[in-house]
Amino acid sequence: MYTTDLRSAEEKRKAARAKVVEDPEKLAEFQARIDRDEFIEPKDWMPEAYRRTLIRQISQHAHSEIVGMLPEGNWITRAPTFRRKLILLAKVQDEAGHGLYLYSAAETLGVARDELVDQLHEGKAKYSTIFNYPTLTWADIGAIGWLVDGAAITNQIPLCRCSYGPYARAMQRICKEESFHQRQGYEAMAALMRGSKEQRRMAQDAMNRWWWPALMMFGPPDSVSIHSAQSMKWKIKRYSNDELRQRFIDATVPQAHAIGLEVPDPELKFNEETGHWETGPIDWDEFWAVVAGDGPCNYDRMDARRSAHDEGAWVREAAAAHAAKRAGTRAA
Ligand code: FAQ
Repeated sequence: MYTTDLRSAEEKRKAARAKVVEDPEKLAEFQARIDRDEFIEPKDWMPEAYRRTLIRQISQHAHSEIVGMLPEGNWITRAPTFRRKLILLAKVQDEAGHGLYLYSAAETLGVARDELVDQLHEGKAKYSTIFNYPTLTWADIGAIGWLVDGAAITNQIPLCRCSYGPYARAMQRICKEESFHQRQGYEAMAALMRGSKEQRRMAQDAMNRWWWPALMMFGPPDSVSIHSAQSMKWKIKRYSNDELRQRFIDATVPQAHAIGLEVPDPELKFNEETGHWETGPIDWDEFWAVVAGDGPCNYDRMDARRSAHDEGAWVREAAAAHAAKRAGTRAA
């Protein structure tokens, strides 16, 4: 049902490995279009490496949205009030929608959605490290909305101006929803901070556990980021990982202080000269360990995704049968 590219997986892998020699004139014209801030659309000529970079980034992003439903989904049945439950249900549903827009955007590049999903389930595709951390208390739901969605928006607003039209348009809609998510998360944290001593302790504990992983969401430092330079030349990325991480830190530290939360960083200080907050060192060993599959919840997340996919097989089969029947009716 989802297949747009009818080549076998092996044929596609061979094609991906093949070194593509491209016409220098076409390459120059393509870069000139990017430099003029024109959108590249699915039927336009594009360098193979540009197409592959987009498939990699958009599919990782789609997987993150889908796997990202799991830590929050864990609290739907235990939300403290009916209002909080409604909000959380709507938010988790929004994340599913974001995953679907993004898989659709990736499909416009000639890759099949089921191939991308298989890559995730076979452990060959990455998704954001942040979703490999557990949600231990209700305050984690506030912290995810505020910090994780806050980091996601900081990273994604520039993607609304990314050079690939379908990705940019998907991001515009996603960012509107993410900004609602961020506000409800901050409001939930603020409510806990106005509550009992135990609620304040719970909020601070969530802040302590989510702060550093949220900073890691922006990816490795610029000195190590392998894709940034080319992706910025192609205007897929508009800012570097460190630039966006700093933007998030500068916006978020005052928000924490405003509701009485401490940032769990003894080295945090405001630099009067630069006007930026400076943090202590990020534990990049932890980041790479989680990327490599060794985070607290990597195994559980993949296990949950695979089971959900297997249990949903009958829905996909029924939808395919329905689509085939409709196509048959139309042809007759
Ligand atoms: N986790 O050279 P770079 C959300 C990998 S959505 C895991 O810097 P790039 C919504 C990277 O893939 C969150 N892996 O790479 C939500 C690469 O490996 P590769 C997701 C990471 O692409 C909220 C290698 O390291 N957002 O939160 C991570 O130029 C709440 C070298 O890195 C997006 O995907 C990481 N954090 O920059 C849902 C946004 N960082 O592919 C539910 C779009 C890096 O060579 C609840 N993506 N790696 O094997 C991007 O902006 C970029 O892809 C970056 C990475 C900035 C993530």
